[in-house]
Amino acid sequence: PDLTDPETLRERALAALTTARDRTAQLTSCVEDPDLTAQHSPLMSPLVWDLAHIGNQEEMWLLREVAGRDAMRPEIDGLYDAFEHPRAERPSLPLLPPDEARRYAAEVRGRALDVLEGTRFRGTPLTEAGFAFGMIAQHEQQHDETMLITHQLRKGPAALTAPDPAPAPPFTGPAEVLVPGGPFTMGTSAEPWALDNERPAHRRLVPPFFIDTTPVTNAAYQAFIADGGYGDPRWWAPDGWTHIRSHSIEAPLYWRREGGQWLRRRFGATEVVPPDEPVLHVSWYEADAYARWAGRRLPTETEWEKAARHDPAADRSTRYPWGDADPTPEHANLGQRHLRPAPAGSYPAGESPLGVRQLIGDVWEWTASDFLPYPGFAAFPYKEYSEVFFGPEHKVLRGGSFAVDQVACRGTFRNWDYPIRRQIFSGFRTARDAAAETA
Ligand code: AVJ
Ligand code: FE
Repeated sequence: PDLTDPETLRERALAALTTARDRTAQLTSCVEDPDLTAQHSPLMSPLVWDLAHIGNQEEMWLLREVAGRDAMRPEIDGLYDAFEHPRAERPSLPLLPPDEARRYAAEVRGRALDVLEGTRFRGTPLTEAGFAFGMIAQHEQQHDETMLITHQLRKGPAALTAPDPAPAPPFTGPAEVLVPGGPFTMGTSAEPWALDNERPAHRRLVPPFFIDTTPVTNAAYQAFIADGGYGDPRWWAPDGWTHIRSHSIEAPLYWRREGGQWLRRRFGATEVVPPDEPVLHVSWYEADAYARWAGRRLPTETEWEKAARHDPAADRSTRYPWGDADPTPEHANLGQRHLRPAPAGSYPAGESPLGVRQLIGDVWEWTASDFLPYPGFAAFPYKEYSEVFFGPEHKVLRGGSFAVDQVACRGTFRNWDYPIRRQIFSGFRTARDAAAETA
């Protein structure tokens, strides 16, 4: 696509905003109002908070910052400021009731589309290539993933359904792939809607390493459990060991042992844990412990991105493992088309030049790395998106899950969370040094 052409940009922005709003509508109309205002977990906001927060962010950035309009409802800004009120507090706030929240978000959207109609896509950093519109579509899609997490936490029968991914024959390729050592370009200065923490592009030297061809499966993870992995402090980072002992954690979130097998609750239904699916709902500590038990380690964020983006033949970094083309349903499991990851080894069309699969979509992948700024980082357009979260308390996740839309997922996209977190759609793959063998 020609991203210098204003009509192309307008179409892409409109499509991204519309896709996000359709999903938001589904996530907030499949349950009755009491389910929207209830808090299903102290870890999450009531769904109706996400709904009005989506509208409020759109109003702040597209109507006030881009178009210079006055606040529509200045009295509600504080309610929807994520930094003013922690999630556990949000149900006790005088939030807009569901109908009013819907009306507010719809009114903002109507005005935002007028702004989009009139923009020239240049002149200010916010409007350059439609950045603010892309940022707001990504923001809404991130909250659509958050709302899906809330749906998974919610008790009661399933409110959402989707077809399962196509069954796949057992993956028979190599278990790991050698990524040769050498420099590659990490991050981006070119992707127009990349967020501040993905910038700028910079060269990094990476020693050779092996990385798993697919994410770690439930079957592999069950072997760790069966081997007493949760009871052996040798495998655990000290803080992780303390955490699992004090919270009696003995399996991934939503798993339960019954009649000699592992069952899992998934969106209101219970099923036998499928052996060939990537493991889901594990913390960084669990991923790290599994890797140590397996005689391996988590990949660093740099290694992950090199595996996902470096094209050795052309010695250049691509937008996605399969090249520069936007994702299609043949490439990756994205966008809540399915409400679960696809079997390990799926999506051959989405593999990297070296044959690594499912780097994009399916499950967020924990990396070994702390969430830190790249050299030359500049907060844009606000410090509270990334900058205030940099530091050793957050670990980086890469690649996106089945719950992420493509607008908020690419080879450079960075997510982060606390190492104890597991209600997110998190899994992992492992790696190991190759230096000894190739030296
Ligand atoms: C990038 C997923 C960690 O949900 O906390 C949403 C995204 N930032 N609204 C989050 C975000 C502001 C953020 N994560
Ligand atoms: Fe937000």
